[in-house]
Amino acid sequence: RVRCARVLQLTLAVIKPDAVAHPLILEALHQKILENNFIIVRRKDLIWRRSDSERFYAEHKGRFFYQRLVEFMSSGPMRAYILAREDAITHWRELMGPTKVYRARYTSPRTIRAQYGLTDTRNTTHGSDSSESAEREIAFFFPEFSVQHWLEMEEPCFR
Ligand code: RTP
Ligand code: MG
Repeated sequence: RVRCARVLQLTLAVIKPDAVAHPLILEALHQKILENNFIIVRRKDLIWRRSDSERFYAEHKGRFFYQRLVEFMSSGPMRAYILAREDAITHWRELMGPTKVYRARYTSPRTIRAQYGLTDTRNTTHGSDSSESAEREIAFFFPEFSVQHWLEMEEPCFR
């Protein structure tokens, strides 16, 4: 029987089109993931159709930024990661910083969005905000991924 030293949590992290478009920023963000002791469980480069964007952000339909958000997220390549770590969800969101880039620059200048974000919409990264969203979003980006199978075959210490 395996002895487990750590308790891992899964999250979905996305590098948005503004950051993927810049090779140095993409590389810096990849390094940040590694430096923060995340396990990269899966990784995928993809481009959304407009309909994927609309489906993923359906909860924001009607908000003033919905159209530009949908347009932006289907405007070019993205990179999605399934990440595992202790407190993965909170940790990744802390690294990202506040949604609004100009607020991030004042309140938390060392965060990803403060350092690399362009606007409140083109804000470099996404991260699941709860274990329920992580589950939904992992299935959205990685429909072929089975958490159950991963637990049993690759990561018996996950809880
Ligand atoms: P997220 O969902 O990306 O983790 O960020 P969040 O909860 O902090 O932000 P949310 O309000 O859910 O917004 C989702 C995404 O919509 C874009 N947005 N643009 N004022 C604007 O132009 C604006 N507000 C939000 C951002 O790309 C944000 O991440
Ligand atoms: Mg949100």
